[in-house]
Amino acid sequence: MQESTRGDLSTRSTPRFRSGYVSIVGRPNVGKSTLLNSILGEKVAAVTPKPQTTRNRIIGVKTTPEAQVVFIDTPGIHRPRERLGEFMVKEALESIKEVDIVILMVEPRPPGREELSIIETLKGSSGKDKRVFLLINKIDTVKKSLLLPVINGYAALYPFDEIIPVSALRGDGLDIVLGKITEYLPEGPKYYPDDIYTDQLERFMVAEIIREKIMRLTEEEIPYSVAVEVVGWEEKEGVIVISANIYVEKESQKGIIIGRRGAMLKAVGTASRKEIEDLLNTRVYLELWVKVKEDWRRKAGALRELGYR
Ligand SMILES: Nc1nc2c(ncn2[C@@H]2O[C@H](COP(=O)(O)OP(=O)(O)OP(=O)(O)O)[C@@H](O)[C@H]2O)c(=O)[nH]1
Ligand SMILES: [Mg+2]
Repeated sequence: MQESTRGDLSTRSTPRFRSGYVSIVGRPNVGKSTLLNSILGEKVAAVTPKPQTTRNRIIGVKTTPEAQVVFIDTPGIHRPRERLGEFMVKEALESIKEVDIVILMVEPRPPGREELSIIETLKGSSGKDKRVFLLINKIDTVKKSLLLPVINGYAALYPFDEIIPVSALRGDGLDIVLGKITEYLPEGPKYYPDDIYTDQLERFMVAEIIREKIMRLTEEEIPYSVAVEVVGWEEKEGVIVISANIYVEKESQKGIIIGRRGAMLKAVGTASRKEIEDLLNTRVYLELWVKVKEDWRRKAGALRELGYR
């Protein structure tokens, strides 16, 4: 009896450490990866102005004195047109099942078809203990008076535990988001050491940096037809020599990636190398090879080889 009383008292006086998983979902391009990078203060996820940038789940870990939050950034949920798209949407939807809190991120406009469909999925999978936050992002792009109708529109569709307007780009509202997440997370242990902010392998992060640069520098189908794989990694006298293959789907796309007299490939290489050097904290020599993997987005075997599995 006495034992348990003492136990209760100690629980009340010192709040226990909290931890858990938070998945960020939403249609493409709403700012999910920007949110993850902003909260962590580290670049872990590729960000471009084009939709369907993220292709895999990206883990980002935020550790504070009170809690450890394991964020899962996911690919934008859309109507897939090939196998790669099917894989991406599955990655996003499956994350919903496994987490303590789901963040549905939207833009400050009325819900569209994608949002309605995600909300249907949430209704089907949100158990008693699963919390769902609505984050209305990009509030820096609209007048304040336009927010209230958007909030009301969403509130009528689903009993969100929290509705928080934010600007992931500027960092507005993110302290509120982190505070609310901490409030709702269950008591739990640290899953990762304090100084770890992602579980991604360096090879994957390097490939993503290169793919991001290509997505930013190219147009139309090219950004979507590209996959990057690091194939070599060797330390030589204070320099890391990294070779990567850039895969395209057709012979005609190869020339576009290389550019006139190699100009495009050079631009991709220069921009990537700078960021890779920052990431690895060392000098880097980057070798890029452009190869054709015929229609890889539609082929299960090719997708598996490229890590989309
Ligand atoms: N103005 C403004 N732009 C933002 C904000 N957050 C993100 N963006 C921009 O929106 C674009 C898409 O951002 P991402 O973070 O790649 O979006 P995403 O939801 O991860 O996109 P997918 O990975 O394609 O699903 C980029 O150009 C960002 O700079 C914001 O708060 N305000
Ligand atoms: Mg993204």
